[in-house]
Amino acid sequence: MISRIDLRGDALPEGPALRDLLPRADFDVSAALEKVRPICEDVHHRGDAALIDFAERFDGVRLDRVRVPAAALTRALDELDPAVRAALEESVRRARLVHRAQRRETHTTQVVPGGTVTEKWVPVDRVGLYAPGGRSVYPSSVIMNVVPAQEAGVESIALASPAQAEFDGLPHPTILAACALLGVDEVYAAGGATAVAMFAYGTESCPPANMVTGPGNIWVAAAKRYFTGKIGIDAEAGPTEIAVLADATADPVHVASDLISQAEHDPLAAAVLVTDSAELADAVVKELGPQVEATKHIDDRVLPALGGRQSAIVLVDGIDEGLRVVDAYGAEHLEIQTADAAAVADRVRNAGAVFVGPWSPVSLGDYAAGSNHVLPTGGCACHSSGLSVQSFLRGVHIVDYTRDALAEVAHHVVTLAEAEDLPAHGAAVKARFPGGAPDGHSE
Ligand code: HSO
Ligand code: ZN
Repeated sequence: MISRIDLRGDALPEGPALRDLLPRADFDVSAALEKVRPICEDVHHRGDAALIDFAERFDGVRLDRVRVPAAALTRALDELDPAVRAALEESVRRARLVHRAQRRETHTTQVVPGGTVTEKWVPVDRVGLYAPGGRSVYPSSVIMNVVPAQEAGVESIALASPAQAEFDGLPHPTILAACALLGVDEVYAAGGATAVAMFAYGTESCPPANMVTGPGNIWVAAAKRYFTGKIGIDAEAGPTEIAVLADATADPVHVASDLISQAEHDPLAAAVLVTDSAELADAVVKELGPQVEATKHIDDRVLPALGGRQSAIVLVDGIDEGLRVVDAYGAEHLEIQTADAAAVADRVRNAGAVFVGPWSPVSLGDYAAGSNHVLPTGGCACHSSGLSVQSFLRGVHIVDYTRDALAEVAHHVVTLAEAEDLPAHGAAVKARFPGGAPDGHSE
């Protein structure tokens, strides 16, 4: 059901060579890019009419408008199961605690007397958030997008999610309820690449946004790539990944259930166990049998995900080697199920989020730890972070020098400008001191 990669014995290769030995899903965004281009351009030229035609083609429902009426949002919240509402509220409360602590202060550095650089953090004016609606209808992802944007101070927040034929062309009611709960009242029934194009170009009913964030399928990732440079994006999200670094002390029942928990997202989801214990590996395989058998999404997602080339059990000689493997892999989610898990977790460098010890499963983070679940996939954890308040902020440097402070450094500016063959740069400073700078350096 899940393959094994045995890296015991020989020394592990370095860097990319080690990464090449590890499993990963094929997620060819460039190929999808060619397909989304005409879709995005049609939205550009025909606006709402194109969105309505695409909803009919892809979602099987003819809309009279793309903007969700306010009454539909209120109704969705009123009709939400009270237990789901209570769980969403608790999830929001915890996420707010964590994301509020991410806010940034304006900071002024006095570089020299009379010369300061202030870094001011300015929220993006308008963001478009995407919540998928096909196989995955996740109100939790609405929370994970909206809370950091709100805590960053973004004034204009809009959300798009695909039209659902069974709900009269509205997005799924739990998505609408989550929006209402969070006070997001600008919601559109638009899916995949068309939603990204709607936010990037704007249409008659949706003003353009400066940034689009949120998870999605390959078409959403391709559309984000198409608009890179025109609008801001978060990561191009790929299929979900869980890696578990475990030793002989780990409980195979927990490890197996955590691997299955993320495998149930997608047939391309990745579940990777890295362990120095062959006994644990055998016990996990044994556990997977009945647990997989009993799981709901067995045939369409869990079995193809665990059996796919993206999933494996990787055997290593020790936890030090295991750490090298998980760092080379750079998982979206990494669980540490070893003795002294906190100390091991502390040594991890590359992971979207790290879950420490037996009581911090990834599903806790998916819903209610307070952490964000929109995280870098496909090894992007080596260079990128998950969604946070920072994702929606821009740091603007404000440079404020007095005459004396400029005079003091003028000769260095002139020297560097000449070294770069940009004499006009130097001249812009010299023009301010016709008689030469007071310290005598600029002629
Ligand atoms: N594990 C997914 C997020 C999610 N799980 C939403 C449940 N609902 C990617 O981080
Ligand atoms: Zn999940």
